[in-house]
Amino acid sequence: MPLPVPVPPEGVDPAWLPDEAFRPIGTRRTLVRGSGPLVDTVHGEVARACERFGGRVERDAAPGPFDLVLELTGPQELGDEGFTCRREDGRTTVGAYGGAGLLYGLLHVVRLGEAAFHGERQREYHEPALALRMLDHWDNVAVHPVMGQVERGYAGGSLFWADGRARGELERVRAYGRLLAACGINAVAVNNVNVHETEAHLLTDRIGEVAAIAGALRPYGVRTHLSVTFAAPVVLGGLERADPLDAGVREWWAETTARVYEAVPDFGGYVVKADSEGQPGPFAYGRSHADGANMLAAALDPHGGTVHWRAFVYNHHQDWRDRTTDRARAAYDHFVPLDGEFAPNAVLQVKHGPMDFQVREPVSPLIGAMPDTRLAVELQATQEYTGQQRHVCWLGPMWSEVLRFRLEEGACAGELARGGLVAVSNVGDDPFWTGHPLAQANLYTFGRLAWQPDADPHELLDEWLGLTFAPVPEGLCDLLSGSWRTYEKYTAPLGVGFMVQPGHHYGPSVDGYEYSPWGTYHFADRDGIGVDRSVAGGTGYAGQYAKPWAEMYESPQTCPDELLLFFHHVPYGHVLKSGKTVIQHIYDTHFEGVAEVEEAVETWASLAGQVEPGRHARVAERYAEQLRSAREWRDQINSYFFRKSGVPDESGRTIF
Ligand code: GCV
Repeated sequence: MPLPVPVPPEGVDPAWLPDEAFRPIGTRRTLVRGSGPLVDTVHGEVARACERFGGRVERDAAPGPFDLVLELTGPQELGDEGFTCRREDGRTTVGAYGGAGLLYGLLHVVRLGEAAFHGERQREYHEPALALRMLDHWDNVAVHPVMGQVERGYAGGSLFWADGRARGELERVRAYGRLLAACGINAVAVNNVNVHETEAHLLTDRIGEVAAIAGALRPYGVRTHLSVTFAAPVVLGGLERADPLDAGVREWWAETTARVYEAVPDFGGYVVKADSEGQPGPFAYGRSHADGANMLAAALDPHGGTVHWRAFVYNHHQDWRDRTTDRARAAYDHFVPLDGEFAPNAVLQVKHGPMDFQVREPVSPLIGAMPDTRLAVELQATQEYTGQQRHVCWLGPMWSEVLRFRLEEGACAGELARGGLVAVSNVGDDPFWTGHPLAQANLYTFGRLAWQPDADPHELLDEWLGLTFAPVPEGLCDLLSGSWRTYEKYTAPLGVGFMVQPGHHYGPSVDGYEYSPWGTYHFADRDGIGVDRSVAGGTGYAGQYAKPWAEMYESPQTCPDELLLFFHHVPYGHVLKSGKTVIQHIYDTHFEGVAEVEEAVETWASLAGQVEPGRHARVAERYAEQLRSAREWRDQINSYFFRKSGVPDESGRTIF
């Protein structure tokens, strides 16, 4: 039986799956062969396209005059998610070993559009480079008094939760699973890693709500994961301790996990933030993070589940006067000594940079330093520090730089992420899914990069544009392709990071975190700026890298300009490789960044009439705010450094 295609509620943007994208399939004759739930999904997709555009679909019929054949065949080596695609004698054939592979094959044909049905095509093999391609939702079940429904969420409420419980209506979640499959994402963690009291209960007495969400995501090959609190045996089980080596605690987790699998047989596993920003963890019992993770891995192992253990462990009560403590060092210092101690089904989930999703950070050295541990790399699609979905900031190029960065000889971050690629979701119940309609490009690019980490992000952007906007208006691609660098230009300079308003992290405040306990400082004074992380005279962080990076980052002469202030404290007159002084670079980039936003605003205005009116209006409104905010950034940063340094702008522009 074909499975009905989910229809999101009236007014919800079709994103990268507009009906039109199915026209080339829907006008033709298709044969679907094979059985299983995901094959029913494939059948449903083709049936719906045919209903709309007049084509025909048959299931398990004898071969005949079909234009497209989607069939479950071997080879087994393709795994559950791989597929082949070829075209000969006027017929396009997709073959897969598993139902998920067939679904991905169909969606590949959707991406190809008309091109899938012309000429000849040699058999191509497609399989994901990474088995786990996951979104972590930082969604709260009950609205949190400070963080709201979605922590760091800029797209309205949660897709899963409202008013303290699961949303009863799941059609939108089904439609979400469909969008995720169409960019290759196959796992979702449905609640915040900061697990508050209400959310803790999802693991036990409220697992039925999780099961309902899992049921809605399953038809599109998306498995459900849950964030759990390390203190669950105490909070939920009434035990006195949560010591990971205590037999009673281990038994509690084993029994609880068995019940989770009764409710959700294909449950993916747990995500854990422990000993981090106030969350409980194994340190309270004098145990290591390997002890903690392995206890949960043991509970999940009989059921085929995985624990994602986050490496975001640092001291958030630091004394700003103490320059020897360096938050950037923390994850490496905590976890490298544990390499080789984690169970095979424990994945250490590492943020891509050593600090916290800034617009520019070096790649975390931890990713290259744990050869005997399964690692996942964590990105942030939600734009906490990159404009909060009020600014256009397409992160594809940044993520691609991270994934292609060779940390150790021969291996880049995308290959070292054997435990998968994860992103913090940027989605909510907003009609455009991501608040800013152009922020959908981040979600799409993330999924496709997780499938193929060495893909050219600009090709992925073209793919997204082609599906979402066809025909793509002239100038639109340029608005996105350079937007990350534009954002970098008018915010914190040369890799120094932060300078945001404390708490909500939107807008400039140069000293907002300078005298705080969070470990995020720039150390600007009248003579210079930056953090000395060299081995010779600083915190030693540069020494956490293998060659050649350790040497390159060690000296201000060889350190790349864009990371100079992350690694070094230099005078304002220090001359960059670009030939400019640091202070002149700050002034120039801030003026340039704003000019680029002004130009983008005009380009967008000129696209009215070529973009669906609702979408155009929403983006125009966001651009107005981006421009206001970019000017504020420019003026605060330039004025701050002019006042500190006393050095005038060579071009004599207005600085306050
Ligand atoms: C979920 C940053 C964010 C927090 C977030 C944390 C994390 O500190 O500001 O909101 O908490 O990262 O990744 O756990």
